[in-house]
Amino acid sequence: MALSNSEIADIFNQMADMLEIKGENPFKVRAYRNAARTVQNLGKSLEDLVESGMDLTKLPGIGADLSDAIAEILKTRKFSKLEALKKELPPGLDKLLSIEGLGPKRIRQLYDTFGITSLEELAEAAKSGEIYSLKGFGPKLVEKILKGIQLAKKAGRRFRFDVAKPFAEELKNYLRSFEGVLKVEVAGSYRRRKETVGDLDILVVAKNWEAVTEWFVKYEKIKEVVSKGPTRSTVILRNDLQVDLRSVAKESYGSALHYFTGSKAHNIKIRKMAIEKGWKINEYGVFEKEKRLGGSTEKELYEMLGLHYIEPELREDRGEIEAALQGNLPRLVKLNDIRGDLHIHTKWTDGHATIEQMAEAAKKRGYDYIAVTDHSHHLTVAKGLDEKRLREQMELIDSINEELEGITVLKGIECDILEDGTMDLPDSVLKELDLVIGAVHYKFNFSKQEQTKRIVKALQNRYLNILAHPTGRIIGHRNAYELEMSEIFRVCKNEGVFMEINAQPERLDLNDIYIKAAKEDGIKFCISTDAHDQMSLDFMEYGVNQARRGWVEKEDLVNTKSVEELKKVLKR
Ligand code: DGT
Ligand code: CA
Ligand code: CA
Repeated sequence: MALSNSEIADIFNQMADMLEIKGENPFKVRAYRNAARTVQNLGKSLEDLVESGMDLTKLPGIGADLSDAIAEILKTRKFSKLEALKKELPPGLDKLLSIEGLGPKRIRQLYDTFGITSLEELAEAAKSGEIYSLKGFGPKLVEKILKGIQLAKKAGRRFRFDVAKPFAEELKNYLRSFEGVLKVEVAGSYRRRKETVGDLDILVVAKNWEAVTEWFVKYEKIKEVVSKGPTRSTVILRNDLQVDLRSVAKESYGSALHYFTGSKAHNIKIRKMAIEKGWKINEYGVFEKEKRLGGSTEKELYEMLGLHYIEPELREDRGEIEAALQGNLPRLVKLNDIRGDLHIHTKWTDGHATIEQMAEAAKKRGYDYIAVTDHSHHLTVAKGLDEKRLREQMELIDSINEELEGITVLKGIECDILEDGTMDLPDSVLKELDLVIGAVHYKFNFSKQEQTKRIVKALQNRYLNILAHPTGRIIGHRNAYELEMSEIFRVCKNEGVFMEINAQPERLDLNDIYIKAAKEDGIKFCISTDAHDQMSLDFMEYGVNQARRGWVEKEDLVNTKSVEELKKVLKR
């Protein structure tokens, strides 16, 4: 087994990080980042592509050098250029890059002056005040850094769902391929589709447990075998992700799956219900005294307690058991209910594909429509559009729609919400678009009152349709900005503004808890990928996961509607 695409992408990203810290040519840095993105989003295993003799230079962002690099990495599992760079720079520096406010230049400065190479050393220098002697390090930045250190430490122990996924899926296939393995499932928070997972909990039903254990610990991506027993083993993968494997008997599978899927809070409540009936529920089944009553499937277990089947995403003890008792669980939205993607960037601003390419890629995914929503001009780093360029783009979209078959391209904008709550483009052009997304991209540090006032004002613009990534958080990197959420929900509802569930795996903004609360307040949503290239359209899956965790049904979403219906609801 060779390295997976995401591991190769990791190597390229590390390379880019190291080059940046070294102060190398930004062009070179970008080349590695682009290559990482291509590899990460490929959808097919690079190893297979190379084996089939494909010319990798046909892939976007991969030239001859990078194609050679991939061949080297696949063959040796290492990248000599990265190894050389690592020898040049002290280890740990790249970890500092995850701190908001610290770019490569400042990291270099910290290293050169104080020899700082770790979060601990950084925290120390910040707390002692030593850090202020550096040019450009004022109290605001230092406060940001200290917050960032806390976040990074917390995030270090958990893995984003999309990071864990390739490992979970590959391990599932690896275990399934072993003779005599009847069932394999990844339980735990992974099965509940949480945005981050602490570890993976895998269950197997097999004819020969011991042989499966031996097979499991031979999995290539294991760094360390922590414990190995006939029915339970724990390993650490090369990326430090822990995996627990448990073998269970066929007749206990349902009960074990239920137990190890969790959440703990959900399980505790279920167990209590059983106790009230004079029963006992554990990972082996449902029992009355010593007598086994059932529990070979999850469905049976729920039925015995008088409950409808509860989807894993709901099992957080947030009212799902009460709803299951009363028979009014939500019918959760599914990926194939989604008919279009309403937040997409193109080459016109910071995207990497043309409007036509994005439309084709969306059509391939079975969509009926997309909305092109490039940035507005305040976002200069993204080459945001001013009114003139936006109008040019609108004309182009009209002509593209005349040519295109089977998909409609809607004209939109991701318009910056300025600090006073006004929109970055005049109403005269906003009103001519099919849809307007409003987004906050700066001044994250306003007080709760100021930030709420700013966004409320924007929501009151009669042309605004969708509030993008409403809380601005980046998982493990930036906290949500301070907002009076109930007030935001109230105004969205009154004004008929939809809330975005941004599907970027590091955003997933709104989060599950806010989604559920907003739904209860009568808010409608759209799940959008915010894609900057074709492959990122597949992020929709993560957005759907998050929506399901927030109890969202097909009817709660606008991008499950036909294009005609959608156009109606977009008219405010
Ligand atoms: P994670 O790994 O932190 O993302 O979260 P989980 O939910 O995967 O938790 P984990 O790996 O500690 O345990 C897997 C499942 O096993 C958990 O969701 C519920 C079950 N479980 C673990 N410990 C207990 C416990 O003390 N009581 C009960 N009722 N269930 C437990
Ligand atoms: Ca777990
Ligand atoms: Ca575990």
